[in-house]
Amino acid sequence: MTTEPTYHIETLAVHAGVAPDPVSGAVMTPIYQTSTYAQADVGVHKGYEYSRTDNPTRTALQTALAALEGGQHALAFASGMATIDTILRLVRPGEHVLSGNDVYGGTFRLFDKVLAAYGLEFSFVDTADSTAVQAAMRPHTKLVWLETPTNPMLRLTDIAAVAQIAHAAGAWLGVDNTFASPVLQRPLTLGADFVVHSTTKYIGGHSDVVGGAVVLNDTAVYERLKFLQNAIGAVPGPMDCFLTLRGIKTLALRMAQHCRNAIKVAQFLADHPQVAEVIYPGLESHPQYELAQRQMAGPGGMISFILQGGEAAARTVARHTKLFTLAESLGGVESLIELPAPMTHASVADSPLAVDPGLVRISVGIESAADLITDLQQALGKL
Ligand code: P1T
Repeated sequence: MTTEPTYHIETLAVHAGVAPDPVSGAVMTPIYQTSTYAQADVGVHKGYEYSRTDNPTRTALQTALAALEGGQHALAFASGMATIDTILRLVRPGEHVLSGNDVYGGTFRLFDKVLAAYGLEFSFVDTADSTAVQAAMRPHTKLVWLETPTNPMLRLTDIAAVAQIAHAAGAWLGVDNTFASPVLQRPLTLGADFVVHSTTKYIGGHSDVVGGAVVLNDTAVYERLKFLQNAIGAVPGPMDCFLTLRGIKTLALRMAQHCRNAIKVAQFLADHPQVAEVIYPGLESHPQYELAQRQMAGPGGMISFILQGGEAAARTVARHTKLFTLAESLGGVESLIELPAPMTHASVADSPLAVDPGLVRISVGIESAADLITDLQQALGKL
């Protein structure tokens, strides 16, 4: 089946990029576990020369990802960070990147501790505030970079509004869509130039593979990124591409269940006397509840909260959950709990992006919501 833009996302998740193998009729994309390809004569081949440059399993994954995000082109990488790093090679020394001030700790680390040393200029702003974004643009701003919802504060940005600001200044807008997934939000349709995923998370969905991807429409920029993908070489292996492709098939189903469960868990937490604050875009108490309703097809599976007892209480709860595993990462079928300040966001400590040490972040999985709530209840009971 070819990819038709008219298909709904549930259908694209199952079919996009995948066609029966012409050799055997295999319904599932084969794992082309090969580094190289026989040539009939010098330079005469079937489109594949070397697996850093192209691999059929990766091609299928890239086609699927482009279809899911409603974009023309996609490129897959060995990790989310490798994806972001490769995109940042489009920015030249002396140019400015305006980044959201709440991003994954590793993204901040790449910007501040790696790329700044190569002459790229970074500044950070709350992209939820379009006026602040406008004021923070500089004459040499090349790229505006944001997450929505953000990791870990779950703040939202009006993508269409910020795309307008970026474009008026001649800059690109890159949106890290990892927390939403294309099932809940498609930033290219709102004006973003790059959509990025840590496919390690919802897209892979089973916590068994690390990967990343970018989806975009501009063919000239895609050609440059494809050149960089090959030149730098941070590519995923065929097995990783296969696992990610398999995860994609259930993406729509999983996202629906993540949302259903997270809404119930967030409501439980909001009603609990030991909980001081719950941050979840699906609660009316979220400052951008209306934007979530307008921009997203569902509020997602990520919840952050602060306990009355602060950091000590946060550590106690994280230590005592049984179904929620204490671990970094998110977006898998299983529920996870973590403290961003000492774990995923340790790299932003002592920076203006530092996270409240008492913040707890949970990735609500697809288990029974009742069981998840019982688990949190018993862990909160230890306080
Ligand atoms: O881990 P990797 O596949 O390299 O992706 C990095 C990354 C990029 N963008 C966002 C929004 C992310 O959340 C991540 C990775 N985040 C975690 C590992 C975490 O637990 O938050």
